[in-house]
Amino acid sequence: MQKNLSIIGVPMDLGQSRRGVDMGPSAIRYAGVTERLENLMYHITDLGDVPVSRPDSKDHVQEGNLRNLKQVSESNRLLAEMVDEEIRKNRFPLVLGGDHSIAIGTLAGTAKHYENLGVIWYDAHGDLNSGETSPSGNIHGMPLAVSLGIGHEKLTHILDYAPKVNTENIVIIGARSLDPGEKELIKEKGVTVYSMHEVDRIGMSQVMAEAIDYLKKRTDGVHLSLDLDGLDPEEAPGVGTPVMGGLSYRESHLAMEMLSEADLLTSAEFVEVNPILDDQNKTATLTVGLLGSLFGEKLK
Ligand code: 5AB
Ligand code: MN
Ligand code: MN
Ligand code: MN
Repeated sequence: MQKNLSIIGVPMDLGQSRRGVDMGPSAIRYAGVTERLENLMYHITDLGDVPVSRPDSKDHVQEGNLRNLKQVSESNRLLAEMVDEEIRKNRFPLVLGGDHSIAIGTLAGTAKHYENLGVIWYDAHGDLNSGETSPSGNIHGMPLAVSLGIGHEKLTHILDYAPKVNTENIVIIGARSLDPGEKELIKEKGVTVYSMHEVDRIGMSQVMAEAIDYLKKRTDGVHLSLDLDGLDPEEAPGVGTPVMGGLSYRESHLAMEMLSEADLLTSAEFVEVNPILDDQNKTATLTVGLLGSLFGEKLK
């Protein structure tokens, strides 16, 4: 893994309806992310936070079924430009959220550097909605569809190209709450999904071995987008859209350890940490632990 690492915080909470997730980057920093990775001999530059407008600002309007479209689009463009620049400088972008709508910007900045970017989407949800299929109008339920070029142009065309990712290069892990429109899209496009059913049946070790093998063969870079609600709410209570029956603490560490061993990732983001809903910063602390495993901490 690239040893020069840039941390970018995105205090975004406009992609969903519960306040507090904008404090995610602070909570993860407070839990010691920089020190943890410096101990693993990474050179860390913390670039601070991407500007996000306040939720109470007067020009927040819903366009169609897309809450805060203008603001979400603007912050994601700024994020995309920052990520793009860090990759140009040969630095590994580590993006801290913030709600999952920020994956739109991370992927926009990342994907232009690869012919065939792979994406691991670690999440209870598919985030494959569009304005037409979304039951909520919340853009944090749409970023993966957006990266496939599905959705409003203000989201799909950030940095003026689309799609960002090819369907075949996506692997979803941990899914257990998919909306009807998302299920249709998955069938129609043939997206690879290891739902909780597959994790239960074949185990995380096999899931990750298959996912890594698959992506290694067909991609020239891989982005990890980890939504903390992929984990069970017992382990990660500080998330806005918890779903029972999730991935365990050990399964998640194993997944990170296997990714570290495979030396496959070229960018990563950790999202949806909401300290207001958390229990003593447990979810941010868990996030930093997962980052430790992802970046090479060994148990012995
Ligand atoms: B998250 C839901 N599918 O679209 C929707 O946390 C939930 O980034 C989306 O995965 C959850 O509103 C988005 C019902
Ligand atoms: Mn989710
Ligand atoms: Mn998500
Ligand atoms: Mn969520």
